[in-house]
Amino acid sequence: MKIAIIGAGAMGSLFGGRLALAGEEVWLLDVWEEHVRAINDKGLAIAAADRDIVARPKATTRLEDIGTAELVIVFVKSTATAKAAETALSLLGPDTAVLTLQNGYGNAEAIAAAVGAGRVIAGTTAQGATLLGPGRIMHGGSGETHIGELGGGLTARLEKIAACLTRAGIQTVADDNVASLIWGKLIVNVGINALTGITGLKNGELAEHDETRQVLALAVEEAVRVADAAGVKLPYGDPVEKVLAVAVATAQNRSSMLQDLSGGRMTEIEAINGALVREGERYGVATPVNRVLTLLIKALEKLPRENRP
Ligand code: KPL
Repeated sequence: MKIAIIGAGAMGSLFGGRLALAGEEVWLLDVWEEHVRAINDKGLAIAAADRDIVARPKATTRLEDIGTAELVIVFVKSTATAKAAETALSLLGPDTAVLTLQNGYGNAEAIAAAVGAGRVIAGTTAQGATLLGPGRIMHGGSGETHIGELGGGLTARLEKIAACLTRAGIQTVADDNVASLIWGKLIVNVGINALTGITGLKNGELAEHDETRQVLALAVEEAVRVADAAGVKLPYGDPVEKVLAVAVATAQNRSSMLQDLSGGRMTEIEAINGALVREGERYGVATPVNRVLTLLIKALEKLPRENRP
């Protein structure tokens, strides 16, 4: 399958590398010239717990190098989704599907607004990856990936993409309730990301302190009330226990929001706690804790890098 990946950060590179190793024709598209050059010159080095491997996806900064693809995967930060969706337009053939596995709420809808809802597949991934430098990533952990049609139902193309990812070592399940998947992951990020960004704690440390456990629980409980009001059935039983379990399972991680803050970048707060606040307003559900978390992260984004957590 010819696959174009928009955004060759840690996750985009991981997916691109694994798919290329499985024999797929993969193009990585990114603005970071050094990373693109390193991949084309020396291959993409993937460091994993058991062994290090080198994959050879093609990489480019120039959209026109790629042509049309059978599958486009969007892996940019949610702050850049609208631009990536415009980019995806140039990669579309008659049957191209566009898959988003990004963090946050509203990415699938933003992509659908550009390419049409019928092309969009959305999902979540529990793969872990860290960018080590140009052409080098670390594969941290291999949790499951779930994908579903934006319009619902189990289709042949969904099964085909799930099988393709699974063959590449990215265990993927085709699911028929994409809203449940996205809200399930959103609530995990609502509970962990802003709180780690504000405190500077690693994910696992949130579960170790009574105070952070309490704030996490309050933020998650608000999110569950919004999900209920939106008619979404979550993919797990006790949401607070689930979020704490993810924090413990990823104990050594600095969350993506903490990494963005300490790296001097903008965060995905607007697509996580900020989106939850907006959805709460839509359904008339109060979300004061998530509002405060959003405001605090936005305040931290304004600080110079050296004064951030
Ligand atoms: O998705 C994550 C993130 O950091 O964005 C979690 C699950 C919290 C893992 O760090």
